[in-house]
Amino acid sequence: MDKELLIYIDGEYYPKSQAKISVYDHGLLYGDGVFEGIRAYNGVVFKLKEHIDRLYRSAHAIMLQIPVSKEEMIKIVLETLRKNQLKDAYIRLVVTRGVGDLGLDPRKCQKPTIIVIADTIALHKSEAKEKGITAMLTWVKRDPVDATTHEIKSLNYLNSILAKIEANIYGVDEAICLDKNGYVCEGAAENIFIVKNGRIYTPPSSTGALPGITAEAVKELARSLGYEVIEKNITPYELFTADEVFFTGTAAEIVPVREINKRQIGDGKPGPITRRLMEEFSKLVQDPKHGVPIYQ
Ligand code: PXG
Repeated sequence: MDKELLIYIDGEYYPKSQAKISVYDHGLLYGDGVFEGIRAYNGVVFKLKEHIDRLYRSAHAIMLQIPVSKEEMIKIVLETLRKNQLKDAYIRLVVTRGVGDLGLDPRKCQKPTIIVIADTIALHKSEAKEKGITAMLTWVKRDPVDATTHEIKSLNYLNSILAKIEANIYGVDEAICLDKNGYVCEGAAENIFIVKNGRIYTPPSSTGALPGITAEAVKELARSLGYEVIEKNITPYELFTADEVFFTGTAAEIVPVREINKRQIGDGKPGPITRRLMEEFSKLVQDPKHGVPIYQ
């Protein structure tokens, strides 16, 4: 049998089969916590500082005081990767409210639980990137900004899971959520972009979408290549009639969308701007200046 992965929990490393937390942890009982999904490429953790910043912003928004500094958290992530001798990895960083009682009052939780899982990455089928994927607008509205907004990357992912279930039921690859005003928000776990007449558009954070780190990198990249990137509300009509549509996310990277609710997007193939961005993005993630090295 392969050597088991080592998982970090609150200062200790446990083999995967023994990495367990209390059933009284409010992360489990109430989804009370925050998390990050991070990727390492060829020995460099892509945008690690940006992910750590977002984790602490999410924690701040839910009044969860993470008991270690950002610098220590970066060291913990890097050490977990080294312990597992990983160079290319998918990292899941989770901070829960910690162990409390059966009531939901967070004041009962004495100390947050910190978990770092560094695993190998299960890559999407390359077919998705070559041909594009199918998607659908779902009845599941994105949690609004005046509720459990996805601007906070919290452990409450039922909203995304319900959307994903709809996509599964209807046999499409991904779900797209609208916000409560009917504007396009994001995929279940990806940000969304459209291309129209050579310009790139993406929904604003007022839709309740997560401020994606891949999305930010793609916006920067697109602008550096001379494309205009505009944040604006996007209607379902604008989505259906876009020249190109693509998703961005840590696991997904950039994925073209070829069909939405059975409407073909553009000519049904990944468009030229999407392809250009995919090509440039695959170079960017390898560039050490966009991340933190694991081994020095
Ligand atoms: N929107 C939501 C709601 C997300 O959860 C993104 C956008 C993309 O953000 P980043 O920062 O990754 O570019 C996410 C990403 C996965 C996975 O395995 C991704 C996320 C959550 C759970 C799993 O792709 N979040």
